[in-house]
Amino acid sequence: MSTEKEVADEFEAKIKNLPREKNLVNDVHLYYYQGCWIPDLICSGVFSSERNFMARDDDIILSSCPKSGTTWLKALLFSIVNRTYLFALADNNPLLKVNPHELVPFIYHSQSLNIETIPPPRLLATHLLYDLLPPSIKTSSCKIVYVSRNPMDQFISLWHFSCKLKGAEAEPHHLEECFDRFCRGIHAFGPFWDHVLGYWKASLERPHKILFLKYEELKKDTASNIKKLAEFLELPFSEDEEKQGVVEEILTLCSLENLKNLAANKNGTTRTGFPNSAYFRKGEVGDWKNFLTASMVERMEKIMKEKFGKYNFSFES
Ligand code: PAP
Repeated sequence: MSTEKEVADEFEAKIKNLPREKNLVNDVHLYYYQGCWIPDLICSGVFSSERNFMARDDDIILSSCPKSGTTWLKALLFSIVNRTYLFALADNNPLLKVNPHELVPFIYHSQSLNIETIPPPRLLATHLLYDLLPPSIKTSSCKIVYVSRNPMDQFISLWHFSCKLKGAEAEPHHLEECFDRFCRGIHAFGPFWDHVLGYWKASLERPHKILFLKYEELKKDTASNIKKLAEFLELPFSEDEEKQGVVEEILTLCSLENLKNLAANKNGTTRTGFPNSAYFRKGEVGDWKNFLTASMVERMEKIMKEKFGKYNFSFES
C-alpha cells in the first residue's frame, strides 16, 4: 500500500505533463491519461486504485461510460445480489433510504471510504476504459457487468446533467459546443467509442467474465435482463422466486419512477458532490430526437459507422 504522501507525489508528477481540456459538465478539467479523459477530481483516486486496488474473486464490478445507465444498474445489482434479505426489510430497504451510488461505490473513491470492509460479495463500480482497469480486475475471477447506451441519448443525458449542475437560472451550456467536444471524444471517461469497444471486444473473448448490456434492451425487456444478470452472476432466480414475483418486485423497486420520487433521491448529494436528483430525468430511448439537429445526427451516425461498423456493433435509436 502506498502512503498518502507517495500517492500525492505520484499524482503531481503524473498530472504535470498530461494534456488538459475543459470538461463540458462543470468547471473542472479533464486530463488525458492513457487514452482516457479523466476528471481532475478523480485522477488521484484513479492513480491510486491502479496501484492499490486488489479485486477479489467474488467481487462484482459495474462499468459504464457516464450517462449510460449506471445508477439503474447499481440499483438492479444491489437488489439482485441482496434479494434474500432485502425484501424482508420492507421499508428499511437501503434502496429506499439512500441513492444507489452510495450502495455501490466507485473503486477510485477508495481513499474516502474503506472498500476493504465491505462484506462479500463487494459491489463496486468504475467508469474507466477496459484497458485502464486495475490489473487484478482482469486477472481475478471477479465478474464485470458493462452497460452501454446509444451515444446520442448518452450525450443528451450528459448535456442535461451539465445544465442541471449550472443551476436553473444559469444560461444552459451551448448544445453545439458540447456536442462538438463529445464527438471529438473529449468528455469524462471518453472517448465513448473506445469505452464501448474495449468492453465489447473483451466480452466476446470472455463471455463468462464480462456481461455486455445495452440500455435500450434493458428498457425494452427489463424482466428478461434482470434474469440474465442473475444467471450471469451465478445467482439465478429459483422457480419459487419467479412464482412469487421477485423479478417484478426488483423491476418496480428499481424503476426510474420509483427511485426518482424517493426523498433520498430528491435531496442530498453523492460522494462526488452532485445532487442526487440530477441522476434521474426521463430515462427514454430516442430523446435525442428532441434536441439534435439533422447535421448533428449525420455527424454522429458517421462516427458510429466508422468506429463500430467494422466490429458489427450498433445501437438502436
Ligand atoms: P452516471 O453514469 O453519471 O451515474 P447514469 O445513471 O448512467 O449517470 O445516467 C443517468 C441516466 O439514466 C438519465 O437518463 P436521461 O438523462 O436520458 O433521463 C436517467 O434518467 C437514467 N436513469 C436513472 N435511473 C434510471 C432507472 N432506474 N431506470 C432507467 N433509467 C434511469
